Amino acid sequence: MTALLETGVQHTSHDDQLRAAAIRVLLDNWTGTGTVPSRSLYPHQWSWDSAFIAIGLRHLSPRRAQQELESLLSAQWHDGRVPHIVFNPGVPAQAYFPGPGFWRSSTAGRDGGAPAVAQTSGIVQPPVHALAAWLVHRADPRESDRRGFLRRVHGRLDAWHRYLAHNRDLGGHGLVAIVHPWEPGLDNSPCWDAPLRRVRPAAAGSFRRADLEHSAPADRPTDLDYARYVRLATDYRDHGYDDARTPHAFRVEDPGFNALLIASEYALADIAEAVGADPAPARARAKRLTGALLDRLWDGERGVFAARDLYDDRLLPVFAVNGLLPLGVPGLPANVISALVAAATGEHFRLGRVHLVPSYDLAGAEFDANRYWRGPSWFNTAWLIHHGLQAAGETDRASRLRAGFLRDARATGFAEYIDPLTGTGRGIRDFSWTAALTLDLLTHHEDGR
Ligand code: 9WN
Repeated sequence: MTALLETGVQHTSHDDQLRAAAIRVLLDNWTGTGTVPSRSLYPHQWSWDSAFIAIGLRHLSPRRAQQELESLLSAQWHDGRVPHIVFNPGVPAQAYFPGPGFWRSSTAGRDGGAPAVAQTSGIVQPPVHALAAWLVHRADPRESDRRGFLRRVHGRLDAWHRYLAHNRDLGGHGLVAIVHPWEPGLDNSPCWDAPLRRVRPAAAGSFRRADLEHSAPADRPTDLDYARYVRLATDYRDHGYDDARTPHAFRVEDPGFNALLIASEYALADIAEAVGADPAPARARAKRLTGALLDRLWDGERGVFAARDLYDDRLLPVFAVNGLLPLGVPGLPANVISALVAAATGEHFRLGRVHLVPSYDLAGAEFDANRYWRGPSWFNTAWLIHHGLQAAGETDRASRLRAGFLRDARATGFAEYIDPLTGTGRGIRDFSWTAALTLDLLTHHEDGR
């Protein structure tokens, strides 16, 4: 720990001060085995947060980055799912809703092989983990080999991807479906408004939100949205988190989730090769997913990817940041890449003329500069689009986005999200993935990722 603390002091330049501040956030939010997204609002371990956090932590301590991923994966269910939250038993039950008493994973999830001791949620989040594991390994291959890191995580990551391929292809077209708006990580995006309208809300007063004690109501989802989130999670739980048995009132193919899975399948193939296993299955899955992504979710008329509602098999005509995330997917046709860059820079997202990348259409009827995923810009999606732009050869735009990212992270004290029009911080501060990805962008990588 002392060595880590020393890493963060005695710097003078602008970037070094920012690096020291980012390190301070990551040290403060470290619990001993993993990192909380925020000490106040999110006092447990979250799935995709841990992947982004590990990507930053690898520059501070590759060993700690490995631990971050391994502690999350240790709560994996036998069916392969990596839960979206792993609860810290030392945190009071009322600190976060819905907590362990709501999900009841060890009993309700017994058939899915939920851990007997660790308490988790039963839904998932985007599978960024294999990508993170590969990047963590690359940061210090010798330390990684010494600890057998890739050998230990390979089987778990493989099981995770297989769970998604086998249990979550609810449409039968080769893409993964999400069954709750929390699963893509873009909780209250206007993308989910239409499919959510079909969900009967849980009774008002049947649950108590904890989030409003830490964040302004105008920055968070509404009570009605929450009542629907609770209903969906309750139905899933009451069907034993069994994907085949649950009626799933909400079933959507999301381009962001699937694009991140493709990136992680390629990373899993690299990991397989490094441990002497066969990389072909993961590579084949990545290629199949890419074909399905183009067939099912490319909206050629609007020039972006869109989510598809499996209830009526229709594309959801919403401009939202998840529609830009496939930019980094290898092997997209040139016309798709140029249309995506045009969409990012056009009137809906105004890349380069606003702060980072808005989560939702600046010209859309539902745009709200403050409310969570209904307009604000987030740092993890900006980081992903930065890499997408680099992969597309848009190096100038990528470096301007990187510079804006670092400016906004510094100016807002590592905010959870920001107003895209003014850059004002929203939500909570000292948010872990904002700090971790700041650290990552401050560091140069020889492989450009
Ligand atoms: C529900 C932890 C998580 C992020 C999500 C973000 C938010 C939770 C909430 O916080 O979701 O999972 O309580 O609102 O939307 O992307 O992983 O940082």
